[in-house]
Amino acid sequence: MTANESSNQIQLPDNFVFGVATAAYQIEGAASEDGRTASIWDTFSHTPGKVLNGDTGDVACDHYHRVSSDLDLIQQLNVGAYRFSFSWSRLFPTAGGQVNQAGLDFYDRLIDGCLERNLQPFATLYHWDLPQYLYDNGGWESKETALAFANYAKFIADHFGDRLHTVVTFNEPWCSSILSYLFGVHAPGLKDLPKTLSVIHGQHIAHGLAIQAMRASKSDLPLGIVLNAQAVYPIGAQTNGAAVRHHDFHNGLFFEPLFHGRYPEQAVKALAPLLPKTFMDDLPTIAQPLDFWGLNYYTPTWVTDAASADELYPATAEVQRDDVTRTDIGWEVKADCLTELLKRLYADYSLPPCYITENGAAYNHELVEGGVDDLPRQEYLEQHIKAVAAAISEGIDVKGYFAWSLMDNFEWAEGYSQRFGLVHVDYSTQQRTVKRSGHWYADLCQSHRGLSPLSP
Ligand code: GCO
Repeated sequence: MTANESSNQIQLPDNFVFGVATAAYQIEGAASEDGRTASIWDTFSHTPGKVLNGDTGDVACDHYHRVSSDLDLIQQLNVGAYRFSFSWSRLFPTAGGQVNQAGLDFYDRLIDGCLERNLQPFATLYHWDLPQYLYDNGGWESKETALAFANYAKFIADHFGDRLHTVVTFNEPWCSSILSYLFGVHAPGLKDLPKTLSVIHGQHIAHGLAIQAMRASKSDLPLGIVLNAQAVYPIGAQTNGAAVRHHDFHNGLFFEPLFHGRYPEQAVKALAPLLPKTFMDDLPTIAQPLDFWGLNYYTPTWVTDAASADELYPATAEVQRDDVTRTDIGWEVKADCLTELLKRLYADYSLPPCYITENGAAYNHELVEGGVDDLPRQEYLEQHIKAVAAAISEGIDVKGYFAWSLMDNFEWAEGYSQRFGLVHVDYSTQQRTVKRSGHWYADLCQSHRGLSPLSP
C-alpha cells in the first residue's frame, strides 16, 4: 500500500490540525550563548551519572542557529502547526531582571517564521527547564516561583499573544513532579514524597495564576495545559484495586484539581499529613476554565499491588507484559489504548476539547545510503492516528494531532540514545534527513489538507 492509499483511509474532521512538536532544551543548544543562563536541566545533565553517556543539551540539534532552515523542514512536512516551548532562562536569565533582548529576538524569528510559512504556532511555557536561579530560591515549592511564572506568562501573552495560535502553561506536570521529585529520573533527581506533593501543588498554583494573567492580557488567546494521562490497566482481575489507586494518584492528582477544583478523595485520605497546608484554599485559583487541553500518549501502563504492604499510597507496581511489541526504548505499542483512554477521561472528567499534543515512537534506525527506512515508526503513527479517528467517531472532540518529534533530539535521561524524530539528525554534522515515516506523514498531511484546507 502506498502512503497515500493508506492515509486516505483515515477519516478525520475537516478542520483537523496536523503538526509536529519539539521542546526548547531538547533541540535549541546554544546553552550559554546570547545571555541564556542555566536551567535545572543544564545542572542535571552536567552532573555525572544523571544522563546516559553524560550527554547534555549544550548543542543538541543546534536549532538556535538553524531556526530558519528547520522551519523550512517543518513546512516540507506539509503540517499546519508547530508546537515548541520557550526557554524561560533564555528570556529571563536573572532573578527579577529584564527580558533578554537576544532571547526575544530568537522567539520573534521563530514565531514570525512560522506565520510566514502558514504554520500555526502552538507554544508551551514550561517544558521542564526551570531557571536554576528560581530552583535555588525554593523552586516549585515556593509561591515566589508561581508568581514569577505568572509574570513570565503575562509577558508572553503581551508580547507574542497576537501571533500565537494557542499557549499551554505546563507540559506534563506529572514528569516535572513525580518523575523528577519522587522517582529521581528527571531534574532535579530527588526521591521525596512530601516534596513531590508540594511541587505538584505549586505547579498547579502557577498554572492557575498564569492562566489568569494571560486572560487579563489577551482574552481571546486559546489557553490550555498538556497532560500525559496514563492509560492504566490491572494486570489481572484481582488487581483492580491497584489500577484504581494508580489512576487516582498518577492521573487524579492532576485532572481533579485542574478541571474540578478538588483533589481525589482517596488520595487525600491516604496522603493527608503530607499535603501542603493550604492545598484546599488554593483550589479556586488552580481550577481555571481552559479552552482546550493536550494529551501526550505513548504506551499503556499495567499495574499490580506493590510487593510490600508498607509502601505509601498508591502502593502499586508497574508490570511489563511479555510477548508484546515494543519500541526501542522498551515502551509497549498498543494503539487501541489511546482510544480507550480518551473515552475514559471524557467519561470521568469535564474536559474541554483536546489536541493530541504528542505521540510517537523511539526507533533508532540509522542513515543507510542517504535514507532512513523506519517502517515501524510509520506503522506506529498510522495505528495511533487511526485510534484518534476512532475516538472522534465516538464523539470525542479531538481537534488535532502532533507527532513527537520533528527531529531526533536530546531525550532527557536517555541522552541522544533514543531517536523519536520524523527527521534523522546526524549529531556530528547536524545534517537533517527526512525519514521514511516523515515522507509518509507529509503525504498524509498533504492528502488531508487537499481534502479540507486548515482553518485559519
Ligand atoms: C514527554 C516529553 C517529551 C519527550 C517525549 C518522549 O512526553 O516525555 O514531552 O519531551 O521527549 O515524550 O519521551
